[in-house]
Amino acid sequence: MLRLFRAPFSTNVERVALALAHKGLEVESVVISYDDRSPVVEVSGQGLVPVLVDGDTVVPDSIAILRYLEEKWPDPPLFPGDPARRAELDVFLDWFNRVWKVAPNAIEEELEGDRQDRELVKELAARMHDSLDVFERLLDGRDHLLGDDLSVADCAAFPFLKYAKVRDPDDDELFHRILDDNLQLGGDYPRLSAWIDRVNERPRA
Ligand SMILES: N[C@@H](CCC(=O)N[C@@H](CS)C(=O)NCC(=O)O)C(=O)O
Repeated sequence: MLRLFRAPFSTNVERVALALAHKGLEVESVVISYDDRSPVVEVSGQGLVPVLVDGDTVVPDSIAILRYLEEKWPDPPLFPGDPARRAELDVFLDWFNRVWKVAPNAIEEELEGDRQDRELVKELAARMHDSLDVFERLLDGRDHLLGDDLSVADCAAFPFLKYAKVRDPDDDELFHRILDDNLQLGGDYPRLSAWIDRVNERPRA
C-alpha cells in the first residue's frame, strides 16, 4: 500500500491527491501537523509535504511524485505521450512553479515581515490578478489547461487557482488568504470559472 504524508489544506498535497484518484490508486494517509514535522522528517529527511512512500522508495516533492506515479502507473495518463506536447507540459510546470508562484510567495513574505512595502505588495497583487487572463486564454476552446483531457498541468495549478472561487471556511492559512484575495474572478473569466468547477468535481485520494 502506498503511504502519503499530508497536511490539512496543503495545496501541494492536493496536486498528488487529484493524480492518485485519477489513476484509481489508494493510499494510506499519514496526516502531519506543521507544528510537528518529525514523522515526515524521519521518513524523508526534510519537513515538507507531500511525501509518497512506495515500499523502499521515498519520493518528496509534489511534481516529482506526479512524475513517479506516471512512470509506474501510466494508465490513465496524466502526461502526453507525444514528446512535443510533453515538452510544453514541462514548460508550463516550470513556469507555474518558478514564475507564477513568485508573487503570492513574495506577498506572504512581505506580510510576515516587520515592515511592509505596500507598493511592492500592490504590484505583486496586480501581477497575480493579471495572470487570470493567461489561464482564461489557455482554456479557449478546450476543457483543460493544456488540452481536452485532464493533465498534470491541471493537477498542479488547480489547488492554487481554486481559491478564485472556493475556500474551506476552516482554511485560514495566510498563503491561501493571499490567493483568495488576489485571484477574485469578479464575474469575469467564464472559462476559468467553469474549469475550477470541473476540476473541483473530481475525486481526491
Ligand atoms: N516543492 C515542494 C513544496 C512543498 C511545500 O511547500 N509543502 C508545504 C505544504 S503545501 C509545506 O509542507 N509547508 C510546511 C511549511 O512550510 O511550514 C512540493 O511541490 O511538494
